[in-house]
Parts: sequence; C-alpha cells; structure tokens
Amino acid sequence: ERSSNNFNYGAYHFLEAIYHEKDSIARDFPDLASRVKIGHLFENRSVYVLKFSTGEGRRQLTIWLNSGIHSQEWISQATVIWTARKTVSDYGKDPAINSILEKMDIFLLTVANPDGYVYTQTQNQLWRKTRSLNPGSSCVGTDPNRNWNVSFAGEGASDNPCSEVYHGAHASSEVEVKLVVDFIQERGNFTCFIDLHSYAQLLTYPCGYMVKKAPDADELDEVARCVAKALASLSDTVYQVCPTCTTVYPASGSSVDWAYDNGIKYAFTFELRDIGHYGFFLPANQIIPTAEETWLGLKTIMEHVRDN
Ligand code: ING
Ligand code: ZN
Repeated sequence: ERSSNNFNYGAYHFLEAIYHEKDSIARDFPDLASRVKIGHLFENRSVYVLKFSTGEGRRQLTIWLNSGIHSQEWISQATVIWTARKTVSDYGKDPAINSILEKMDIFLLTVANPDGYVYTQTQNQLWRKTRSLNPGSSCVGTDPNRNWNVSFAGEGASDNPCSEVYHGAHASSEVEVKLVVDFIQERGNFTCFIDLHSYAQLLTYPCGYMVKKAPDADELDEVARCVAKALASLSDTVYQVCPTCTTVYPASGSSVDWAYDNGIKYAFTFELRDIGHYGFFLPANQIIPTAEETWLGLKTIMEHVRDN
C-alpha cells in the first residue's frame, strides 16, 4: 500500500493524485473518514465526497464543504484536500475538532468541477466553467456557480453560452450541480454550506443575487467577522467581510444562495488568496499558508454552528 505521506501538500496536483490522496485518507482512518460516491459526470468521471463522521448513526448537524466549483481556482482544491488530511490528523488531538465531530457530520467535496479541472491542467489553466456541450453553439461549458435553482438567469448571469458566466440551459442543467442538489436534498439536515473560491480575500454571505438583506444577515456578519479575525491571527492575512452582492457583484444562481434559500442558514463563500498580485497563478509555496489560515476560519464557523 502506498503511504499517504507521498502526497506533497505544497504542490498543485492532477485530479487522479487528489483522488488517490482522498482514498488514502479514507483507508487510513476508516473509523472517521469514508468515501461516498454521489454520481458520475459528462466525461464519465466519478464524483466522490469524503464524509467525516464519528460514533453511531448520524449527527444532528451536517456541513457541506465545497471546493473547486470553478476549475481555475486551484488554491480551492488544494486547500480542501489539505483540510481533509488536517481533520483526520487532528482528530483525537484537538479538542475543538473532537467536539465539532461529536455533533456534526462533515461532507467535503474536493473537486466540484472535475472535467473543468482536468482541462485547466492540460489545456487552459484559466478555464472556469464545466465542459458540457451547448447545442447550437461552438462554445463549451456553463458557469456552475450560476446554475443553481435560485433566482436562476437573473442579474449577473448571461444567457450567452460563450460567456464566462453562462447560466446554462436550465437550473441544475449541469450534472455537477444536480448531483450535489440531489444529495443534499435527499439526505436533508444540512446546517452549513461553505464554498471555497479564489481570489480576493473575501468572506461573503447571502444574498448574492440582489441587494436584499438576508433575514440572518446580522448573525452571519458577526460570525464572518470572527472568522476573518481567526484567519488573520496566523499571518495577518486581511479578509473583507460583506454580503456577496454588495462586495463582489450581483450574481444569481449561486451555490450559497441556493443553500441559504433551502434552509441552510450558515452559508458562506471564501474568496481565498490573494488580492490579485498572482491571482489564479498563486505560487504553490502559498498553498500550505493559505490552507492553515483558512482552517482557523473554518473551525470558527464549525464551532459557531456546533453551539447554535
Ligand atoms: N467569485 C464568485 C463568482 O461566482 C460569488 C463570487 C460568490 C458570486 C458567491 C455569488 C455568490 O463569480 C469567483 N471568483 O468565482
Ligand atoms: Zn469562483
């Protein structure tokens, strides 16, 4: 058996290497981590989530951690596989993780847009969308963060298949989106949904599709400020905190707005490092520092969810 120690967390990897590491984590920690297949894709790749769960049966709370929905945001996929390893290696050592897992099951999707990710590794590093074909157009792909069934085809999305923010033929037309929607709805009981993007060093919460205050905006804002503080405690990385649409731009059909609209109150988007110096070409030597600080932020969210 290959030891998982071969995986270099300070490097970007091909899809197969990330999947292999995910399998190793599940194999090395069978009492804590397991692989759950949620379906397969247009290019026939399978989608697995890692599930972290302790004890018998399911916990009262459930969290979904999503990453790599936009394939060119490599720091997202790299951060979340590091996070998976961190979770298994700190379990039993860090009382915060133990108490979180006493109340919460964690589902972690390392590469939410695998076809896109393979394309960024082999053809065009800046590819953002899925790789599905668009009938009647030579342009490929849909923006998987405009494809969710919430204010679908509204502001900040395009009906042009050649656009980087093309919303797709209909809500959940992308199998990458549909699989997650079906899984979350079938299982139910999710209380927290976090999507990792890059770049901008922002922490945002709903809603994103219009300048409307979410009913829980005050609480989410308070949590987000604690998160930004915890994150900055490691190496002074400054994050801005805001509702999505006032900070970024209005964007309809996003994962976090869908989650929030479907009763998942703690819905956050991280825009990881940096603020544009390297942008999507963030050097690999920033992966571990980014993952480490983000971990402090994620733990802060999970502790809040645990206690509320
Ligand atoms: N940014 C996000 C995008 O999908 C966003 C911003 C977050 C919009 C949450 C809506 C909701 O455009 C990047 N970098 O992809
Ligand atoms: Zn993104």
